[in-house]
Amino acid sequence: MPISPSASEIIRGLYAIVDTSYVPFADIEKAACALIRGGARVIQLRAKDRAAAEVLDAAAALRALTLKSGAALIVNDRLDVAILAGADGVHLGQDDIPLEYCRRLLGGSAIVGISTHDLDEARKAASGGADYISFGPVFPTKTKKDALPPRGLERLQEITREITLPVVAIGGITEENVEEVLSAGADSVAVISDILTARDVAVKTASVVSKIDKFLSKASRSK
Ligand code: TZP
Ligand code: MG
Repeated sequence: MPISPSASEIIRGLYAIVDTSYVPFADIEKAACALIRGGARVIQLRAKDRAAAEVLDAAAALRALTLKSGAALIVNDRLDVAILAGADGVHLGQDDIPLEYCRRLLGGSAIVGISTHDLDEARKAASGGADYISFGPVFPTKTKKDALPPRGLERLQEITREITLPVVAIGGITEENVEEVLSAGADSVAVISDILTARDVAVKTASVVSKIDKFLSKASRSK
């Protein structure tokens, strides 16, 4: 029987997000293809402005694509869509369906990530059985309209020192600052606008992925 990779093997490196605030709905598949071509191994679908039926259609298309390429598919916010599309997991905010209920529907093998903004939320997500957490916004961001004030690298480091789950840093992360973020102990980084507004998304992804992977492989060699 094939051994499925653990969440800590999957949630590592670039955590790519197809966000419909940058990608026209009709181009979701094309954007995901470019991210995958550039080396992304995790794709999150983030479609805040769309009705359930449309998000489900997009998730189904991305499921086919990610299965072909071996990338993982995570659906933001919508547990129902994640289940119906057969995604690898779901990413939930603090006000979404609580983790324990989510597990009842998804089962133990699906990946569940929780957005956190401070150490208390991170501890609660870890003790509640999350597979990974995101933490942010690390830096100022224009992508999330209701984002809290930036948390900064020190608070990120506080989280990564204590929390043993994979930590995805998010918010204002770019090719330029990604190494600082990894130096603060993040296992994975979510980069939305810096990648999706690039002239060539695949080329940009490849250069971000190469920077991240170089850093992480050097860090794991020196452990
Ligand atoms: N959660 C915290 S910040 C953020 C989300 C979804 C948006 C990050 O986007 P960008 O463009 O990489 O700053
Ligand atoms: Mg959310």
